[in-house]
Amino acid sequence: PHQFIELLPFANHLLPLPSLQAVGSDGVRISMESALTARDRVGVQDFVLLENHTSEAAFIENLRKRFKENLIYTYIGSVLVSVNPYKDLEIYTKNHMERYRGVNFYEVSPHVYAVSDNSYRSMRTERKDQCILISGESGAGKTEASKKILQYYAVTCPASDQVETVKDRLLQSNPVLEAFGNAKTLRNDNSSRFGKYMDIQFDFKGAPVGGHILNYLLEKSRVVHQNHGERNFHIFYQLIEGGEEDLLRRLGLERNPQQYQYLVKVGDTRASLYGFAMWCFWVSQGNCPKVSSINDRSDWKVVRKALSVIGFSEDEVEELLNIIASVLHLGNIQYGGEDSGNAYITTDTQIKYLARLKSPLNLEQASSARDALSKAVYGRTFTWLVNKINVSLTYKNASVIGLLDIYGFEVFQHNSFEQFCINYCNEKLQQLFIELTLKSEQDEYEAEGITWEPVQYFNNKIICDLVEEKFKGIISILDEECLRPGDASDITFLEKLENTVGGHAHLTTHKLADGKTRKVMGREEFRLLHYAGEVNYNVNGFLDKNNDLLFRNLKEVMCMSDNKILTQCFDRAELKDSKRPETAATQFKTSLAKLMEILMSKEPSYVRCIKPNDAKQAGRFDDVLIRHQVKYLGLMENLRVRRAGFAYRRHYETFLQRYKSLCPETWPSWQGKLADGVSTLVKHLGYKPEEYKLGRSKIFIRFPKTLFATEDALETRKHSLASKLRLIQTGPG
Ligand code: AOV
Ligand code: MG
Repeated sequence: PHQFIELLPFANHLLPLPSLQAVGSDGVRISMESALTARDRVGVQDFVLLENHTSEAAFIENLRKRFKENLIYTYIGSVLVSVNPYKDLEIYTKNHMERYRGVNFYEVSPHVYAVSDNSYRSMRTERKDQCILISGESGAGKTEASKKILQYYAVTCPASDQVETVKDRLLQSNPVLEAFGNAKTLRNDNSSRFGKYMDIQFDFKGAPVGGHILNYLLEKSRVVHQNHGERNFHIFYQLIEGGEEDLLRRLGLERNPQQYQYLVKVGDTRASLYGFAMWCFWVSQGNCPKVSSINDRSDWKVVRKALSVIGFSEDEVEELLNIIASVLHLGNIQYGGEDSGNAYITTDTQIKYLARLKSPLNLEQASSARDALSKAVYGRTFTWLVNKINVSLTYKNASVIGLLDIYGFEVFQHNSFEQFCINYCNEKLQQLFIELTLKSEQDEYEAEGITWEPVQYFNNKIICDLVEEKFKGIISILDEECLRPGDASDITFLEKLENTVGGHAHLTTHKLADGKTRKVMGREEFRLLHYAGEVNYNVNGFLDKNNDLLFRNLKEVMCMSDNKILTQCFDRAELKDSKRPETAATQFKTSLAKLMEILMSKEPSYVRCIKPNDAKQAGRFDDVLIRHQVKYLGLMENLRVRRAGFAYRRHYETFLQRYKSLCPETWPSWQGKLADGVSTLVKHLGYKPEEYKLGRSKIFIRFPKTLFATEDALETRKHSLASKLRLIQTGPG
């Protein structure tokens, strides 16, 4: 008895009866024998088919087998698991797209196109809005997956009159937003530093006619500071490397990233004086303008073209780039200290490009005011850019498929407020996954009138609550310190955390319950035990970043700018408004709550991305790393839920159609009710009562082996039919 090649009826590779041939993953027909051998080599395409489904080792082994064969996609029921190949695979051609179009989920090998197509068809036939949620840690392949999905729709969906422009604009929004919102980090050379939710809208004919993008909390601190080995946002390097000579001249830029403090901290003349301290500062800045996987010059061309496809005029592009250049100039302003202690500007070559900073500030205050301005200018320009793209996509009220691609869970040596927000966002998404996968499973059993037993799983709600609960959550405590006048500081925030939630199972600080201190943790750190692992956050800068304040006179200067984009970003109304703006964390929390509502109102599909190694290398399958992800993504629980109830479910019609030849009463066709036909068929096949249940519209089969036996029977029958056929054709003797 053998396991079946990939999934059978529910499954790909084999053409429907009466063909005797299998189709390989490349779409080429292969013989049944080679199909069966292939199955041993490439593993099963749906984890529910694993014989030992509770074994994590078997799970990982199956992933590995497939990964080695460049089969990066595998299902758990309808959830797609994707392992980043870190190399270009020939599986995204137009041919591949065509192969997935309108085909049943299980009839073709697993692919992100299958998920795309399935959502599309559900939207069309059930008239229900869909969303595709892509999750996984930094570098796992979320953004790539979301781009493949968008491309699939752009290529396979029918066209309408203005549809080409909309399709193009949808596609071209990606390079633009990536240029301004992605950067090289230690985890990913093209890491999304903002969260993105995109609605793709379809008209009644199923043609994409519009779209809308929601962006979430850009990591704008990157504009003024990057960790060693990381870079600022791509656009800065693209402009400097790719920008035409006269453009750079107009912007007063030199073609050398080393010239700009925000891009690379060049050896400071004072370095010799300050010695070690300055060296520390030097290594703390990115210092990494060239990255082998990135071609800034050709990316520049792509972005310029994309901007014009989206509908930016030449003037607008120039104004946009003017802002980018200003930020670089701003970063180069150096201060000296007067005897009075006030800072004065020492760089006069740059200043002509900038509005003067006049208030009496000390050196540190002046630098941080400068940086706050750079961050505000860049952050608001990014939001302006998203709005501008949205206007060009002309949002209409239609059926939608939403695509969620956020920044993945990340841990660095040094984690700050940004990582805290990013990882909190990932907690929320995991929470949604837990609720929806379990809930939808339960719903289906309920709808079909089947009883089942719930599976135990880790619910990360406890961590979400720890972060976001009113009054005693971390964000509330942080806000409280931000609003408290007097001696509030990052350290008093940490103390308050200790006093309020110090005993929480998912939070620790260096203080132990018995008053002693924990040596392994810094005094400025708190540790969160996230669903995806432990992260130590350094509280340094938490208050400032959460307050996210900008001096009033700097805002005034910005409002007076004759750059049209800046005047849209800095509205005079803001100056009159004396109300304190919401803190960054609270704004983020509110926007995430809204996002969850949006997602809950739609029918979800999931892509769970896995990162195979930390070296960003092709072909390397790091067991420890992968096991960890399989664990925290809850994939084993996901599989258990899928199997605890019933491994397979199929509409009566589909089931009967496939197996009717195995029973004289249902062959060649069954005249009565479908449910009765299935009942007759399975009784004839000898299914035991505990092996299956008949729901309202579907048959539920508990164990894969029941189905394998049936598939074996089908196989035998096909073979015997074929030999009879051969006998007839060739004649006896
Ligand atoms: P992420 O979106 O999940 O990380 P990306 O989608 O940016 O990760 O993937 C990281 C890199 O892995 C890409 O730049 C590609 O080089 C490679 N890659 C990913 N998926 C594929 C694929 N299907 N085929 C070939 N190469 C791939 V982050 O944005 O950091 O959380 O914040
Ligand atoms: Mg990404």
